[in-house]
Parts: sequence; structure tokens; C-alpha cells
Amino acid sequence: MTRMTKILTPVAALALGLMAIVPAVAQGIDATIDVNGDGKYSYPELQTVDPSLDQNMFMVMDVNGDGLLDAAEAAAATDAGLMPIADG
Ligand SMILES: [Ca+2]
Ligand SMILES: [Ca+2]
Repeated sequence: MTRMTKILTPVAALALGLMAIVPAVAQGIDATIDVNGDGKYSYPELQTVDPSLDQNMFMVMDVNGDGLLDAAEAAAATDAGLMPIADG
């Protein structure tokens, strides 16, 4: 039991550290659009920028289907010309 705890604790600490780091290094995410600061664009957040954004288009951009666009998905959508965001 004790040994298990000793192994798990650094792993848990590493996982927590990664969770803390990932949002900070999310690149290409515009904080003025990412209103809730989770490092991803939700459909409502993008609709604020472009009310004409179609939900089907959002689903195309949301490659992994989690309902949010992460930095990689946003970058891919931008490259594909799908992102309704002017490049700053
Ligand atoms: Ca967000
Ligand atoms: Ca996604």
C-alpha cells in the first residue's frame, strides 16, 4: 500500500502540473473570444464573433467531436479558411 502511494504521488503531481501548463501554452487562442478562459473556443464563443457561423460548420471544425475547438483544431480551421476570425 505504502509503495503504491509513493509511485502514484509523483504521477498525480505530474498530471496536475500538465493540466496547469496546457492552458497557458495554448497558442492561437484569442482570449477576447475565449470568454471563459478554458483555452478552447465553444460554438457560442465563436458565434459571438460571427453570428452567421453555422453549427454544421462548427462540427466540421471540431475534429474530435468534443464540442470545443482546441488550439490545433482552431489552427486547422484557420488554415482551411473556415475560421470566421480576422487575423490579428
Ligand atoms: Ca472557451
Ligand atoms: Ca474539439
